Amino acid sequence: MHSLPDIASQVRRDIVRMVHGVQSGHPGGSLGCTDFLTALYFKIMKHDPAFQMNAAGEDVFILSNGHISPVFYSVLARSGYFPVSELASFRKLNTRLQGHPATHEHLPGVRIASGSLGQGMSVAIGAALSKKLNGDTQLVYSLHGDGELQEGQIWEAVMFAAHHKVDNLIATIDWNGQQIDGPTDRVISLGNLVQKFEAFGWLTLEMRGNDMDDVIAVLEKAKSVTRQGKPVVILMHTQMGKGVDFMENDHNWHGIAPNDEQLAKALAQLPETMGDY
Ligand SMILES: Cc1ncc(C[n+]2csc(CCOP(=O)(O)OP(=O)(O)O)c2C)c(N)n1
Ligand SMILES: [Mg+2]
Repeated sequence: MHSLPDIASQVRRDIVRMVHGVQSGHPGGSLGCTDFLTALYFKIMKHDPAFQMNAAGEDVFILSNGHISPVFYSVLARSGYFPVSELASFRKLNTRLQGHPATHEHLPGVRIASGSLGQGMSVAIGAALSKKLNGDTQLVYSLHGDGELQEGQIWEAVMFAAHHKVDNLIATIDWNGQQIDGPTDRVISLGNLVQKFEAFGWLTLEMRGNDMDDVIAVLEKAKSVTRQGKPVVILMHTQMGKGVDFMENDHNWHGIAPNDEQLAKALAQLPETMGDY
């Protein structure tokens, strides 16, 4: 068994290699959310790579910020949902690994099409409600960008979830302070997200999203506070581009690809632990 940090290192290699391979895609948010997604798929969630769309008896993960598909695809492949070699087809014509995940492609592990920001919170809440109706005690997890919170639909859904006591949902916000056009504070400031979610009736936790021990501890804590009548949100502090020094905290790496020289520099910082695809 590989340690979680070892898996995360390989996932980060996959991300930069996939985006470099087609000279397009989104490395920044992917690298920042790698520790979180590694923890979810390799330790926290009950899930089955044999994949059933309805997820009966399984935890569900909804990726709302669909542009960070490289980290999602890598973690799915490395968990056994589809062959790791298929990562090489990322963003190519007719691939199942579209730039933004789509159910139409029937890629195991993908339950919603995402990329049009703002929709995943509503979908996750629907999935959580359906679990309640079905008497299914597993949880729904979701991930959202901080810039994505500028979408009005998010706040409609946030109000709805509190009102309807959707307490089997753990939503996580990638609070990296960056978005496509610059720092969130410069584009549209999000203010104090902890206070905002509390005011909306949610149970809030904060996490150091690039510290694997803290990621595990806070996710375990989040599980323990579900079913108390309130939806749960984790405000996850991350660095865009985490793990590749020249990409860290720089919004310019939101959605551009490294060139050959930059790829070599990046890979030198990320030990190969499970074998490259
Ligand atoms: C509805 C919608 N509007 C605009 C976009 C274009 N877009 C893609 S990513 C992005 C920035 C999102 O910022 P954030 O959620 O913080 O992601 P990060 O840059 O941190 O990865 C925007 C505006 C989109 N995908 N969907
Ligand atoms: Mg962001």
